Amino acid sequence: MRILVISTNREMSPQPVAPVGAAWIAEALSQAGFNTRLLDLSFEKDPPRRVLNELAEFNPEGIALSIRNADNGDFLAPRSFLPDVREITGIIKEHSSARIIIGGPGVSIMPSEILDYLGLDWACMGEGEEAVVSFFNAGRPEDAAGFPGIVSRKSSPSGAERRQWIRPDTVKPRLHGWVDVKRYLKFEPVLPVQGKRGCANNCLYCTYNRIEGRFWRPRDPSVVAEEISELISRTGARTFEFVDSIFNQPEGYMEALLEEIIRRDLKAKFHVSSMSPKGLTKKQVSIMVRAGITAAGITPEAAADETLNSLRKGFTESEVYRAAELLKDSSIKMLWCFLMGGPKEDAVTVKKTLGFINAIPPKDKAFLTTGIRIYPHTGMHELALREGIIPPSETLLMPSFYFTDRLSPEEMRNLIKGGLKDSRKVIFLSDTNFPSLGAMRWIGTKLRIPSPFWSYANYMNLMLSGRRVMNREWRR
Ligand code: B12
Ligand code: SF4
Repeated sequence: MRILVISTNREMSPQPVAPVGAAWIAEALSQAGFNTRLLDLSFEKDPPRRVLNELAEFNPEGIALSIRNADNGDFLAPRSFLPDVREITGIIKEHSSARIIIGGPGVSIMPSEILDYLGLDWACMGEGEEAVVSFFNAGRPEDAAGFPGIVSRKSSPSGAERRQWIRPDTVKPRLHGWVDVKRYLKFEPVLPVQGKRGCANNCLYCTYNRIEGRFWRPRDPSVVAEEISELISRTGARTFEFVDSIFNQPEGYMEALLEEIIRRDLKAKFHVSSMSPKGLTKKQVSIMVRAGITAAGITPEAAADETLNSLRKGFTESEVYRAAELLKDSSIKMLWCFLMGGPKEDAVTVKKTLGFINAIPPKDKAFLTTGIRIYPHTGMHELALREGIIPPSETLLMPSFYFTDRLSPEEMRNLIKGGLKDSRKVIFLSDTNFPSLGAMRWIGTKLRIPSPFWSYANYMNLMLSGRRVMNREWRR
């Protein structure tokens, strides 16, 4: 059976990201004996035409659409990606009779809503390696309906909540086998690697439990190290980013993985998408440095107890400061990420967080998101309903945001603008949308400027100066 996997993501902000999830699906299908192709629409100039050509040439009997992002989650400049996906699915429905399933992070968050919007029947919630194989192996799609993770438009997605999460080591993604990684490497020479799946925390606004499950499921460190080693020899990449939900939890796994990397002497550098201040130790920081971690995102989201509590972060302001103390003299460049405008955020809590940002060392930067995307099935959704911010009929398919009722967005902007001692070290989510940043990334890579590129935010901010979101009015 011929299966076409299509990665629909074309977002370039803050950077293009190689579709490792779609590659994982393609590899699983191929290993199960399907004749599989992966079409990555990321850099395509005319995606509808490319899809039409692929349908004519390959004539797939099955199509697996990977939808990474439903929208950009940006309160100040919201954009949904779903209309573009609908254009693609419209073409497929018109020109092909292939059996279709959709999956990916965006779909896992709201499968039924996206199926409705696209007018399709089958989706996968969560990881798809086994689900997708069962779906295409089934005599009729209906026969796969009871399989863990499979959601049909007609049935309630709660059935899929019963899914058993798989061992994430059953298939290796082999990104280089499916994706033209060189194109991504031109924008920043870093490739994604996933060490584990899941998160056992329960933050108010978070969707990760729904995408990856509610408990930690580490991959075998030697399998991950093997994957990195293969990527080095096949692609020449020398820097890898761990895209785990929280890299330094659960205690012990990060250490085991990094020990394995050190033991193999992989001669690579590493970045981390996200780590937590919670439970961070001196020993952990030391092993991170020894293993070659040069940059990491850290996601306290606030440096004020009232906000941390209302976001259910599970750690305190003093733990945020303690982590900062441990990291300040290390060689790791940190990107401190904050979500401003959550429940109970007011002028006092904003000032506390700004006080923290003002004290970060010059090697570090801060990333500010203002307004929090309300996702279905989260604590934030329940709160927004209780507070009457959204009506019960709101599907949340299109971007919808929580913003504290204790401040207006414009008051928030004035507090931030007036409270930052040096705004050049701060990246605002909306400022990552400037198209010229892509060209800068490309030039930076050509000149072999060491990544991560966010560490040059001060130059970017100088260049953008008056055009920065901080210098424009913020409206609800
Ligand atoms: C790491 C990460 C980043 C890093 C990426 C670094 C890198 N080098 O790749 C950074 C910080 C750059 C980033 C940026 C953004 N991100 Co991000 N990111 C993530 C994160 C934590 C992990 C993604 C990942 O790589 N997972 C590992 C891969 C292997 O898993 P996967 O893609 O989910 O694939 C599995 C399943 O989904 C499934 N599957 C996938 N496709 C298919 C297809 C079929 C048919 C089937 C059956 C199954 C299936 O099987 C796969 C294997 O198990 C997720 C949250 C999460 N836990 O998923 C958010 C997430 C994907 N990001 C999100 C968003 C919004 C963004 C941004 C748009 C934010 C912004 N405005 O800047 C940008 C977009 C960047 C881009 N160009 O697309 C949202 C998407 C939801 C939404 N709102 O639509 C998420 C879910 C976070 C959230 N807010 O909930 N991100
Ligand atoms: S720690 Fe991070 S990934 Fe885990 S629930 Fe909280 S926000 Fe989500």
